[in-house]
Amino acid sequence: MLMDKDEFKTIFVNNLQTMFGKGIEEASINNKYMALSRVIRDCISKNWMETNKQYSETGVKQVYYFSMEFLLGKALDMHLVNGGVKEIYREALEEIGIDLEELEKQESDPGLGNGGLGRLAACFMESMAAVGIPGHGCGIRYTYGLFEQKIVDHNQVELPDNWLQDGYAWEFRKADKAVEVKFGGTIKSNQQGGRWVFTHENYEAVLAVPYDVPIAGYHNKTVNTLRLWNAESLHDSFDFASFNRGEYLEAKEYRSSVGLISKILYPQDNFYEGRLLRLKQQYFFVSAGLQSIIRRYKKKHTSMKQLSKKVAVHINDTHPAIAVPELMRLLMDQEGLSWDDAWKITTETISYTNHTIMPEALETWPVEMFKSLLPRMYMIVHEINERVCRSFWDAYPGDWERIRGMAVIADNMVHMARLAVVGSHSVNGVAQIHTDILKEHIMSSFHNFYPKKFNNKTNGITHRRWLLKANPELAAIITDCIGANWITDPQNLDEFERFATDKVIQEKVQKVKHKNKKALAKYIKEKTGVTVDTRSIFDVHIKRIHSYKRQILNIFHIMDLYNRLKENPSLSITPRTFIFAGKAAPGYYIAKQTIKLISVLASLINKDKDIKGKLKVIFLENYSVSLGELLFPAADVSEQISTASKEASGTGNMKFMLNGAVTIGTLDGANVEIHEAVGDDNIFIFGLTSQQVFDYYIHGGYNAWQLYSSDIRLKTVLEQLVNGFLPYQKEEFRPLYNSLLADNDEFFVLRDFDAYAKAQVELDKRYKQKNKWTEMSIHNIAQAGIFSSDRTICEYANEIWHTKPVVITKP
Ligand code: NBG
Repeated sequence: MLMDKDEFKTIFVNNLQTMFGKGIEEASINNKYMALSRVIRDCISKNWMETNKQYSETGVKQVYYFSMEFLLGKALDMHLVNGGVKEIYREALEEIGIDLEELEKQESDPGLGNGGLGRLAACFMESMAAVGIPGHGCGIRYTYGLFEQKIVDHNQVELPDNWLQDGYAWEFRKADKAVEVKFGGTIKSNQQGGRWVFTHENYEAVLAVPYDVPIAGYHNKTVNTLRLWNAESLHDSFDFASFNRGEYLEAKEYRSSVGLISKILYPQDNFYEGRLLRLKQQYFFVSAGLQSIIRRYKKKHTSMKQLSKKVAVHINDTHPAIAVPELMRLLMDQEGLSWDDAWKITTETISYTNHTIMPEALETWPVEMFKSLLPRMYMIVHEINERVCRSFWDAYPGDWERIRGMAVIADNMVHMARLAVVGSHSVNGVAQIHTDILKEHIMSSFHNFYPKKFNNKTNGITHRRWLLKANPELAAIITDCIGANWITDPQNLDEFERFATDKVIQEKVQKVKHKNKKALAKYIKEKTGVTVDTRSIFDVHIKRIHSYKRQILNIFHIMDLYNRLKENPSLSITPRTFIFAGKAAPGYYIAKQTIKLISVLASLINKDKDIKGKLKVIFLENYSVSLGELLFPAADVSEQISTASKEASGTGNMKFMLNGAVTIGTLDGANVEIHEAVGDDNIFIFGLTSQQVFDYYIHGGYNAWQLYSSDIRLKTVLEQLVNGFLPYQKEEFRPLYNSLLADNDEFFVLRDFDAYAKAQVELDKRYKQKNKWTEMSIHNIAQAGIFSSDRTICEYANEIWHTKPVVITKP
């Protein structure tokens, strides 16, 4: 990075001239943003080329992280922080009358992901570069990221996220690295010289063009690559000809259907959408990614046999599981390997992470659809299935039921999770409890058959984005206390533990929290018009809206609190601001109703003078990485209240703790490990355990009506959904009401209500003891080091990918 202020200024001004033909006075803010990005881009480019050169020369094993989603967040500020130039550039810009923060606002927030899964991929990219792991991402360059959410008349409205509108400063189009991906058609097989040769005919070809995004490390020279594929027409040059032949319309149709592949991100989180276009997207980026990996590998190697020594392909959930047959195809049909050799290499190269046990998220494709879109893939999957079923049969002779539950093709469906398990050498869950559930329940037959494949890798988050960048003043306090080592070695954060009872430090931590709360309060005021009390508890529930995440439980607690305050206006509670944010999938009715309920409730409570501002409810629209960076640092309380066993890990929980919020949560996902790390005294745990949840599923006996009739609070709140109490159409929330009563409350909201309310009372009491609370807060910060994605990524590198960090030396 350029460290000299004057040199920086010269180059910046020069960029304005060469890029836009303008001087500082005439340049727009966006021009200035682009010129600044260019300064950084040019510095990074040098290291990027050097990184690639050194990876190639040393022949180090490289990791490719295949993911349908990368929820990146803004890049400019992260580059400034990681490059250690933020202060220098801020000052330099100030000297020429430019406000860095204004420029930062120009950047769009690439929302190429839905939630935790996509954000995890982005954290992993950052950590790999910081730690020096030769690791790259492979995904899709969606023209439209996750929709922009607006709340209109209490309803979520979805608007297109046209993030590329003004260009994206951080991508490099590599037209010369484009590859062809083939769909449909037929496969002809014939024997040539004693071996089978497969030819693909009448296919539809699509051009996959890579756009590379540099991922730079922290204070090092590593720059890895996130390669996002764009779908384009192969035959643009033929348009004229087809026009002359009178086939113009057809050609145009073809082009638009091709462009569709990388047009939109499917907006479901933890939900399977079985559309043809989705399968097309999956094969599109997987085939393109694998082809480019093999092309690069072949530049240095003549035999494919070493592939798994030089390349690791990781598949983020089952979305890229088609990598298994595609790698088989490339190795056999293109490289001429035998089935056995190809299978050995494929399984040794590929590893797989499972991210959910929710049955509605499991991907299965109808055989007919799969076969007609991907005929060669189907042939290979069919053969894989025959072979693995034979080995299952040898292990479990006669156990048809079990084998049916393991077969890759069963009941006329292709089961992608099973394909991923049989076709990889490692299967991991994302928190200890989640991995245990996979082994003991969801994938117990596979675990029995391949016990060594299964392992746990508890998720992590990059503490550089989520603390150093998002909460610089807290980061500065920590650095003052323990030095700056924690930035590269996050486990060192535990040295901050010593300051938990230090009154001076407590006060500093309180001040920063209050400042962050003020910044959030200002934003809330701007966006919603509601004034919130920054001395109140900021109780924050931000994540996708999903029944299993139980925003409803939080809402019920708020309604009950409100009822009690109405009954008894002198009831003593610590004033609270309940803050929600999160998107609902456009077709997810109950989730959208949940947002509506929060919004309606907010309008009722925020206006009510009787409760004297003791309670406020806020729904912030359009939750995104950028909004998260404002919310986590300002939170006092972190709501992590999913039904035990349902949240595979969670990563928001980690971002909160790192910023000193205290968790109220169930023993689910990584909450279990957070609880172990901070101890009983620094977290509020409540509710059913996952074992109790499974017991209900297995033995039955859950009775929502009984809970409703035996708890007056629940009864009141539930009736208030449908009796006209809410300032909205009376029948609006009937479906929600029915889901909890008539449908017997699938996620045990009623069962956990009492325990949750009690935990909230305890929390309220504890918040009143200001220093005690701050002590808890500091314990949380100090124990957050193990939840850094640096730790996670090193575990993946050591135990799954078998690759080592590389130090990139000076260009
Ligand atoms: C999500 C889980 C989260 C987990 C993230 C990242 C899917 C399919 N799963 O609990 O719900 O933290 O993955 O692992 O999006």
